[in-house]
Amino acid sequence: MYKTVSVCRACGLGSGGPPTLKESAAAGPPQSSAKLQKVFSLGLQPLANDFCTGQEEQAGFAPLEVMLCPNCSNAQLSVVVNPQILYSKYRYVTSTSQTMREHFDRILSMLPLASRSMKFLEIGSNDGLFLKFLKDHGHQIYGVDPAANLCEKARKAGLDVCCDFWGEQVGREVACWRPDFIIARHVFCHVENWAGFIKGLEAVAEPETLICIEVPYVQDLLKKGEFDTIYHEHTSYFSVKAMAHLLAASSLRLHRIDSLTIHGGALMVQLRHRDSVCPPDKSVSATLNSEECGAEAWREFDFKCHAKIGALQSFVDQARTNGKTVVGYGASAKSTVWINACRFTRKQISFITDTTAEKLYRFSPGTDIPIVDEGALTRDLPDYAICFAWNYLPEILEKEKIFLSKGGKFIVPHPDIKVVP
Ligand code: JHZ
Repeated sequence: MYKTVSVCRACGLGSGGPPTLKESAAAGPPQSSAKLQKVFSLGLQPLANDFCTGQEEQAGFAPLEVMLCPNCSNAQLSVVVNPQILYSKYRYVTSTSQTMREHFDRILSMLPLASRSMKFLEIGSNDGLFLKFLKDHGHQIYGVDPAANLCEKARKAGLDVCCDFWGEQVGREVACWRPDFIIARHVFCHVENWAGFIKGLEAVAEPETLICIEVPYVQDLLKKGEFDTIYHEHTSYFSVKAMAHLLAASSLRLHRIDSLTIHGGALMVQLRHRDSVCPPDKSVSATLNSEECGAEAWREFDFKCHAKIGALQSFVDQARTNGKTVVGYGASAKSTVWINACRFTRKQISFITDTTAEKLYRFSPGTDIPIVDEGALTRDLPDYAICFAWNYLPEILEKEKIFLSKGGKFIVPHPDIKVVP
């Protein structure tokens, strides 16, 4: 089901021989005796999106441990779960929320669009929500995604997609389409073979192709203690330092970096071909110089997150002892991490509400907690709902006015656990 990874996928440290990738002059070559260091662990955990019915068998458990590269500060998991198991039937569907619509508008506003219809290639197009948004804005689109069920959905919506994992071969196949923009939203953190991913981009990128990689940022993870975004799908925790190492051996370079608020804090990392006439933006060096994602930052994070896990366990235990009811709101991947880290079962959390048809009437991975429709919140009127979709909190508070007006409260897990209102 999974394999152990001991080589840094950004700089090659741990490969035992000469590094396969060229190192940047700044950090120097990896020491052949140096090893990746364990900086965070939640022990054995289920797969975050393995929502099964009572009849289906779960895929199993795998260690959830973050390893830090002392050479380039890349953080990656100690294991990689077979991607076929993770993605061939994928239950995460891009949210159609207001937050996401606003985010799509922001992405478009960041791009140097010409007046003509532009060509977009989206890597990890999921069910095609972003492709549809682009098409509705008059652009030409093509998507690539490994999940057969989601490609089928996209095709039914009239979108042109190819069902595959992105890499060098697919890159060669789609190169003749010559996109102006390549967009990969929250995909790079899922990729095991970084070198192959970059080779795929190189196969398509012409001197003025703009590549936009939206990726959760390790700095947000560390600062806000968002440990629930650590799960097997996320093979790495992105830093610009690690990306600079990876790109050193390629024909691509960092071009511009913008911060995004989506999913708890992310970056939009723009890449260009080294032959591009556009000079790199000063945001690249500014971000590189301000990054603090070494061993000390991970030590503080580890301490803070285990304290948060203990705090939520105590809060829920106390509430249950006082006869209060507690449910979950949003069967996000993050909910799986929290629930299993806290060892919650149906005794503590009666159910989790969710709007995604693909998750309904299944169980939260690793537990007996059922996923039910969002109407259950106002039907059952529990005392507390733990907001596991905390990244959408403002719109959830707006939407759940009835629950709140009847005395219901949300427990919000980040940056520190708090009860709202
Ligand atoms: P949401 C996913 O993480 C998985 P998740 C993935 N690995 C990834 O990288 C990130 O996204 C980017 C529901 N919901 O979007 C919908 C409500 O029920 O935070 C979702 O199931 N009511 C690809 O799974 C879940 O909550 C609502 O009002 O952590 C939110 O999941 C809203 C707004 C959402 O991603």
